[in-house]
Amino acid sequence: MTQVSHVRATPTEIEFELLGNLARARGTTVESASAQDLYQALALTVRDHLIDRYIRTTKAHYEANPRFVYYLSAEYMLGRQLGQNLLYSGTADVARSALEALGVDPAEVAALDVEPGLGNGGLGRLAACLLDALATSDIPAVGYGIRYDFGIFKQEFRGGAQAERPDDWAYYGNPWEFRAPDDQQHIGFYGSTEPAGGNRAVWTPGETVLGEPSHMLVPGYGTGTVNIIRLWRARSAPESFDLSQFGAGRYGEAVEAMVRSGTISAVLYPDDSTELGRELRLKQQYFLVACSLRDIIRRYRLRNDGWDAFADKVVIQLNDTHPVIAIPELMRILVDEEGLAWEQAWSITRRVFAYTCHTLLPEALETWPVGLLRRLLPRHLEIIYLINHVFLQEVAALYPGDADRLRRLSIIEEGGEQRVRMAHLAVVGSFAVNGVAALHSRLLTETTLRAFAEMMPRQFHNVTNGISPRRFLLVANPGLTRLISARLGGTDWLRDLDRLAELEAAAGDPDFRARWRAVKRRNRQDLAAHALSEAGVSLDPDALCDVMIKRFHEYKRQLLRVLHVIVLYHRIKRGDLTGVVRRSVVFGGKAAPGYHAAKRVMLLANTVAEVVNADPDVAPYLKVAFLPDYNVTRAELIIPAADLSEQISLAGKEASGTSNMKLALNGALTIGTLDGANVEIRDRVGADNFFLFGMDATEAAALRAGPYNPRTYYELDEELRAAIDAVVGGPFACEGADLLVGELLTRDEYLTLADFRAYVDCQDRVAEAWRDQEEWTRRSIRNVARSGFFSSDRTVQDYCRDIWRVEPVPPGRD
Ligand code: 7GP
Repeated sequence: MTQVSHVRATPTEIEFELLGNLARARGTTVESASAQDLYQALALTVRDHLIDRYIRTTKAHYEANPRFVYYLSAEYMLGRQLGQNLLYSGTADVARSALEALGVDPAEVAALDVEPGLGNGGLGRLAACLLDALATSDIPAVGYGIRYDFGIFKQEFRGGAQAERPDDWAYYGNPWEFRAPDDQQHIGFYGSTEPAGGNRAVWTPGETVLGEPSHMLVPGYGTGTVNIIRLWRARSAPESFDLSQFGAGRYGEAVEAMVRSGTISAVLYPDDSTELGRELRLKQQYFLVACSLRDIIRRYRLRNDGWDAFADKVVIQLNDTHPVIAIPELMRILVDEEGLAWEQAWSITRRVFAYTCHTLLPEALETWPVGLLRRLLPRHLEIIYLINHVFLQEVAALYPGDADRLRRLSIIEEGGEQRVRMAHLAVVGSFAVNGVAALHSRLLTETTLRAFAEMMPRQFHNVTNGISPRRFLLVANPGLTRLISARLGGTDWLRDLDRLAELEAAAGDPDFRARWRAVKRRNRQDLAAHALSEAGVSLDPDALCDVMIKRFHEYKRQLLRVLHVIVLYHRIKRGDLTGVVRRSVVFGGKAAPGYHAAKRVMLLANTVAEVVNADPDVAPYLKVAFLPDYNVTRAELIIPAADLSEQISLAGKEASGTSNMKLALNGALTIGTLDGANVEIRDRVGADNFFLFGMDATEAAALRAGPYNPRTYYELDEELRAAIDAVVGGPFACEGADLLVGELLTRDEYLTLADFRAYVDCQDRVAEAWRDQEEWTRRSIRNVARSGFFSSDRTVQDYCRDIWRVEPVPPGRD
């Protein structure tokens, strides 16, 4: 990989460029500029420092005509761009000096950088970490997505309950993006089809929408590569403005069609892990896919003719089922528009797509009603039927007389209303399928996709997730990054995270340990300042910082965390300090707006926080801070401060998790179940550095399968009973608490009560360990030293080797 020496500009040059951008792009001077003017001008200045590298990258790609990775994802959580781009372009220090020389406070300007929240959670942030690693590894790649006008909602708490506010993230303009209206695409919906001989048909759409792309730069770290992410925004064709209605004074009717087109990219569905089944969502999916495929073909044709080389030059990674409609869309293009024979088109298609599954929850596997598809995408439904027909013939030949297997494998779900199973379509139309952690990939082949894994075992892979060490160490935790760099000699380890192993010996160095602790304390102070201003909670910077950050979902069991807090509260109140150390319990996370059960847990968490924080007997030991509006920016503040990472999902439910990796790499020890990537984290950091509790996936499944009576746990465990009683009629009573407890005592879908005692006892061991600060620090350092595997660079290497078979194309040096 090419090493790049970045720093060429001096503060004076940056100052000059900044003033130039202020004048040209904002029409103002530093004396009269608003903070927003200064921010926009600074962003443009920084962006300019990546442009040469981007142009050099595109030239290198053009010359090499390499195989490209195209990452198709309905969601990206990119995080703020300014801090990252300053660091990646090597202009961070000079820009700071330049701003100061102009009398401008860099922090005030940086605060205006808005994070594009174009995703919900894990899968969207993973996409961003992979793009970062792809660029850093010099892999030719483009990320395709939707440029939602409104991203994931902003979360507020009103009376402890989640309230959602719209996120108009680009209200003041997004200086990081380049619009490219000349690459716009026309996308059809609805309408009818006519047979056109053989397997061909002509689709005449009933409605056409324009897709206009813009792109943002995705720089690699320490290399010349700058890739892009291309985001589509829906617009109406100019003729859809109905001038005659307007003339007649019917203004609403005049713009109706225009508004309808724009709706497609207006909002991100704020849901994860549940199926939404709404027409607009399917429209978004097809819009993303149709625009992106046309763009991929356009790019392919810049250097290639015909279709023979297509599958050698293009690999398309489907980020979960959201973009899976790409499979029939490519078939439609090849068969109907390009005139290829069905078999040839299918052979190309099956060599182009690969599919990543991000869940184990059956309710998260998308299915679409056949009736909806017939209306919205009539030709695609025909193609799906034909794909299924050919596939089921293969199945029947392999398993003669096995009607049950045909039913289980079919792309079409029968019984009642027919539905298209998008995960099945994905497996049938791809050459590779992968899960996102070793356990997840195994469970996929044993449960969710078992019949497929039996039929085509070689198609199934595991690629364990990873996270960007640049985003979550360099950008988020400069203190720890400096300390590690001082020890390892330079920052090269940020591109080669296995080198963290060299820290192992540092755990034995008392001076290094003291410095490590000082960094963590500093980070806890920063977090405390935030908690005070955003949640009104004052945290003790010396207390154990105990963090649970992730979407609110029942299977993740935030409720278990809350129950433990109540146990601690009760113990402190009665003067029993077993398992009590000074502790800051930090929560962050959003719930899908319609997910009432998760919202009840949230309200309870806030209610508990309020009571605990206000109690003078308890406050010296325990504080609870539910920090509102968790997003990438907040993650960058919380994670560096954490000492304990809560990964307590019911085993067998969390596909991988990635906050577990982010927290581990920032020196937090994990308390967790053997779920998702926790298993691999524990294997690597060692059992000493992982507080393990609870059932494993097999035990959990067995308990679930038999008669399970959660009430027995309630009756037999005094602390549990006291905790639950305090929720129903006691100090923690809040709206919906009765429903919450009712479900817990009768069904307890996620076996919270069964794991309760093991969890509480394990937390007692955590407290014991925390009392010995020297030993805790040793563990924290070793934990980081052994977590290099969880870099998204390694994840990308795995994909490149096992699935994509792509090679790096390093552009020339600066
Ligand atoms: C998440 C998984 O829940 C999480 O375990 C994993 O770490 C992450 O993907 C990245 O692989 N899934 C989603 O975000 C999601 O929306 C619905 O899944 C299919």
